[in-house]
Amino acid sequence: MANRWKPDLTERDVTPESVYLNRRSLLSGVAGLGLVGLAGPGQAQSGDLKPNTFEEITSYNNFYEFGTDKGDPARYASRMTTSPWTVRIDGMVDRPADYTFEDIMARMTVEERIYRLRCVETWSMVVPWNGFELADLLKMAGVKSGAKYVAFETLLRPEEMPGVRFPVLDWPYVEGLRLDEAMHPLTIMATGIYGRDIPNQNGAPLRLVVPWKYGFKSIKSVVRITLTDKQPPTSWNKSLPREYGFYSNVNPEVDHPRWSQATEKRIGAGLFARNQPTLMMNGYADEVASLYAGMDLAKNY
Ligand SMILES: Nc1nc2c(c(=O)[nH]1)N[C@H]1C(S)=C(S)[C@@H](COP(=O)(O)O)O[C@H]1N2
Ligand SMILES: [Mo]
Repeated sequence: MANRWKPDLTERDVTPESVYLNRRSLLSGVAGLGLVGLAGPGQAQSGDLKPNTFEEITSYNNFYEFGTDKGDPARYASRMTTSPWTVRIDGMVDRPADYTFEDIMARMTVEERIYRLRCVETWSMVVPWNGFELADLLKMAGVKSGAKYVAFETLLRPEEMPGVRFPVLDWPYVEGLRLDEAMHPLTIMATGIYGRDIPNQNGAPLRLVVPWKYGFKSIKSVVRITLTDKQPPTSWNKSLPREYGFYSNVNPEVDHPRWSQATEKRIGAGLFARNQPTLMMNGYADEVASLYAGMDLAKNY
């Protein structure tokens, strides 16, 4: 598959997944830190950053605009038109505009980040994303002083999205971060998986990834990013405020009102595998816990 953000193919574009993974394990001693980047300390803690297969990552999805079954996004999301694509960046920015996907990619540096993804439903995966830091995109637009939050919105196109007929959520899907969370170097906009363009079911052509938060914060197929001084509404909080807060940091000590969050099932681990312990902030506490210093995490769930 072509690499959308560069005119020429990189070696990885034509490397089969198995070879790619072998090479990764060879490299991990030398260049590994650079490749895994800021996920490094988390990796040492859990010893488990073995990526899921491309097949697993692209066939077991949550993208309710295409239906609520885990297979629905893979079944229906190919209908979504992702080119042309623009992202409106507005609100408290110096250069509000509709930025084309190509404009953005020409100005961003894409790197690989291998991150754990922990869904609030208690399953998890490890995904080798390609993407750029959200901070760089926000700097491109110029964040005005006084901005405190970032609001995100997903495409809403009923003729291409069979799931939005159902009032499961109040469409379009919206999410939000505090500005310091958005500017944190772990926070990326993903545009690829395994060096290929990100598939539609995973949120093409660009989706947020905030690895220390439950998966629902990582909003897909983003068409609008708004800088604001007020905490923005978020889809799951609007729908079930007692169950889903604004912060939604992965926390094994704060249970969901209807189930425990202490352990998780790694997709692909097999029927014999035991559930594994969930890590504080999904294994990224060393990097991000300071963002929440002095906050009661049970209250600010
Ligand atoms: N627009 C939109 N974004 C979304 C969702 C959704 O339904 N719609 N689901 C979220 C949930 S609950 C999770 S766990 C992740 C899943 O990402 P993945 O399918 O790439 O693993 O996407 C998140 N982003
Ligand atoms: Mo999720």
